[in-house]
Amino acid sequence: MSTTSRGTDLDDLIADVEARNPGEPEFHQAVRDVLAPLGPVLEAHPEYSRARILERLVEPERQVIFRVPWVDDEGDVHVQRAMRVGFNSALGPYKGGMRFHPAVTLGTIKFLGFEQVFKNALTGLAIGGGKGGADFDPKGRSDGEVMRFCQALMSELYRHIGPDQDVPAGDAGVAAREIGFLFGQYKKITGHYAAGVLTGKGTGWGGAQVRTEATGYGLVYFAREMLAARYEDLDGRTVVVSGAGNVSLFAIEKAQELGATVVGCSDSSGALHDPDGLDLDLLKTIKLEERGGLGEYVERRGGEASLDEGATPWGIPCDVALPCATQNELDEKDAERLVKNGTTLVAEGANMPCTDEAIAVFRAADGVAYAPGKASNAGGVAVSAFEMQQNASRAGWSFENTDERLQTTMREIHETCRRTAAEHGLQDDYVAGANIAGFLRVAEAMLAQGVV
Ligand code: NDP
Ligand code: 2IT
Repeated sequence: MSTTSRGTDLDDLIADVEARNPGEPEFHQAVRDVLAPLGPVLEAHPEYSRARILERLVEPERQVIFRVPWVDDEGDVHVQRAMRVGFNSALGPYKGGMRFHPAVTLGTIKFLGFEQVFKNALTGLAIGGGKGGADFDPKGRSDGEVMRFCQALMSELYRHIGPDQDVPAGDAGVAAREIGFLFGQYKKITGHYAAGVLTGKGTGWGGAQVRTEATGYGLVYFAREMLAARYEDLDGRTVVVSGAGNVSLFAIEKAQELGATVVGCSDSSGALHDPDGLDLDLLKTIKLEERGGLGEYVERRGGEASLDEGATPWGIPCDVALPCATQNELDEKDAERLVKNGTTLVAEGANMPCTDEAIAVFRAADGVAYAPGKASNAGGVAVSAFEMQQNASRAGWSFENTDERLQTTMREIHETCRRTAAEHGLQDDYVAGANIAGFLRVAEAMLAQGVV
C-alpha cells in the first residue's frame, strides 16, 4: 500500500490499529476498507499526514461504557453492558444509532461509529459520527421489560448526550417504541423537552416524516441512480433483500412501488422465497405488529412461498441484491452464487453486510455495480439530520417535501461518489468514491479546527 509524504505506511497504521484494539475484527475491517483507497489522496495532501489526521480519525474522541441493571416481569434482575462511542465531531454533534442485540460488543459499536463518520460526511449535512448500543436482547421481551431497560439505560446515558453534543437514534433492535421510552426518560430526568436529543421520534411529537422509511427508501433511490447511470431502471427487475426489519421492509416497499418484483427476504429463522412476489402487508403485520418469524408468513401466504431454515437468501436468482440484515452476512460463496445467477447490482442497506472477499468478487465481475452501505444506506441518518433541523426551528415538513429532500440527498451522494472516483481515475468505483469523498470532507474540517 502507499506511503504518505511523512513516511507513515498505511499498512503500518492498520497494524497499529489492530494492536491497539485487540479482539475487534469488525472494527479492523471497517478501518481497512476506508483506508484502502486513500494512498493517492494522502500523497496529494501531505498536510493531512503532518497533522496526523488518519491517526486521529481511527481513535474515537470518547467512549463511555456503563452497567445497565433492570428487572424483568418475573422480578428477576439482569445486568447488561451499554456503550456510546463519540467517534468524530469535526462536522457536527456525534450522530448515529443505538443497537440492541445480544452480540453487541465495543468492537461492534466502534466499527459502526467509524463507518458513521464517513457516511454522515457524505450526506453533506452538519453531523459528526457516533454509535451506541447494548447487549440486550429485545426478542421475546414484553413492552414493559423493554421500557424498563430503556429507562435504566437512559438513567446513565442522559448525561452524555444533547442536541449539540450527541444525538442517538435507532439501529437494529431500536425503533419507534424504544426511542419513545428513551425520550420519555430523558425528559423526566432533565426536566427539559429537548426534542433534538434523539431522532426517530413519533411524528406526532417531534419526529420527522419519512424517518421510519428513510433508510429503505433511500437505498432504493440510490440503486435507482446506479441503474440510471447505465440507462436502466427498476421496472420489471427481480429483487432480493435480506432481513425483514426496518431497512428491509421499506426497501421492499419502494422497490415494489418502482415496478420491481421482490421475491425473497430473510430473518433469523432463514430465507423466504416467494416467486409470486412478497405480500408486503402480510410481511409487515407479522414482522412489525406481531414481532413474529417468517415461518408464519409461509403458513398464511400459501402458494409457492417457502422458508429455507437457517439459510441466507443469496441463492435466490435476482437482478438486484440488497443486503439489509447485519454485518458480514454475505460471504464469498454467496457473492459467487449471485454473480453466477446473473445479479448485476448490489447495494448495501445494512452496515458492512458484505465480507471483504465478497466485495472482491463483485468488483472483479463484469457488469456488476456494487455500492457500500456508507453511501447507499445514508438516507436514514440524512432524514435524522432533517429531524434535528426541524426540532431546532420548531417547524414540521410534510411527507412529500421530506421524501423529495431524501431523493435529492441520495442523488447527490451518488453523484459525489461517481465524480470523486472519476477524479481519481477510477470510473464506476463506488467504494473508492465514497471513502475518498467522505474522508476529504472530514479531513478538511479537522485541519481547519487545529490539533484537538
Ligand atoms: P432490524 O432489527 O429492524 O432488522 C434486522 C433484520 O435482520 C431482522 O429481520 C433480523 O431478523 C435480521 N437479521 C439480523 N441478523 C441476522 C442474521 N445473522 N441472519 C439473518 N437475519 C438476521 O434492524 P434494521 O433494519 O434497523 O437494521 C438492519 C441493518 O441496517 C443494520 O446493519 C443496521 O446497522 C443498518 N442500518 C440501519 C438504519 C436504520 O435507520 N435503522 C440506518 C442505516 C443502516 P429477526 O427479525 O428474526 O430479528
Ligand atoms: O447506521 C445508521 O446510519 C443508522 N442506524 C441511522 C443513524 C441515525 O442517526 O439516524
